[in-house]
Amino acid sequence: MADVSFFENALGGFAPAKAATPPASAIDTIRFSRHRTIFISDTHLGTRGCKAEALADFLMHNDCETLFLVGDIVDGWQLKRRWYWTEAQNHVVSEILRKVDAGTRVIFVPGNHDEFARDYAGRLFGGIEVINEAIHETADGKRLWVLHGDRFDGVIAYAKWLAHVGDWAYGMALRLNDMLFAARKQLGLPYWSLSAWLKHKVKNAVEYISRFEEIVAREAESRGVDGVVCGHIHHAEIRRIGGVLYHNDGDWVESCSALVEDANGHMEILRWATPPQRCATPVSAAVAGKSKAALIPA
Ligand SMILES: [Mn+2]
Repeated sequence: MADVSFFENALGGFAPAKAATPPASAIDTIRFSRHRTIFISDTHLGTRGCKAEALADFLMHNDCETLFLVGDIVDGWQLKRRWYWTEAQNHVVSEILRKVDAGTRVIFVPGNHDEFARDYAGRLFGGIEVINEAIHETADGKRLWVLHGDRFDGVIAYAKWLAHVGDWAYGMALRLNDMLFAARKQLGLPYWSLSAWLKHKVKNAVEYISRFEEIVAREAESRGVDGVVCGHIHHAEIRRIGGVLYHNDGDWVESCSALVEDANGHMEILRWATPPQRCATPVSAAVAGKSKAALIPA
């Protein structure tokens, strides 16, 4: 669906900082890493749920030759309803553009929340390549199919309004979660994720995730690729399913996770925790990593 009005608003609302490069003192060299490729998705810029401080911090401390933005980067659904844009979200955009300037190849594979960008496939925006799906070849020669993944989501394909209701409910849960986090911090209590707990309770979400993973993997196998990289379900994962490697790079509204490839083609999930917006405590990260409990399709 082509709707560029909010995108134009976004460009109007976006005021990049003059100095795109942060002061060197802001970078902690111990936490700095270089990767061959970074995959991130489901950052949902334009929403309150977006962990923009953590994401900007991650981008500052992780460099790569190629950065894949695997969809739901800007939340058009949310921005159409209410404009929400912060300094931290500006910082995220600046960090991405700084990578473009530094020679990183940045490829944007749109998702369902930023589907407006699908009409611009094949174009360049600020040096960012827009493409609906891509094949990424790893350092060890594996061919990975890169796509957001919403096309496998029956709910989205057949009843869009239902997906929007789910989206609203999930947004509410995340906001409650943030309020609870603030209250617990005041009381000196450790972080506890309401939304993670809710998802844990929803058995359907578990089934949904497994089904999604299997369908995506099956389609990848039929295309003759060695693996697939997607996002969409906000559940980071690397596992072999049948004849292919399934990778999901997670999200930045809750788990603050990214998928990275090293110089040898080895793939790994990073979970990024920062002091200002702590979103992946050892406990919640362990829960998210070990169990199949995650999302309502988002
Ligand atoms: Mn999505």
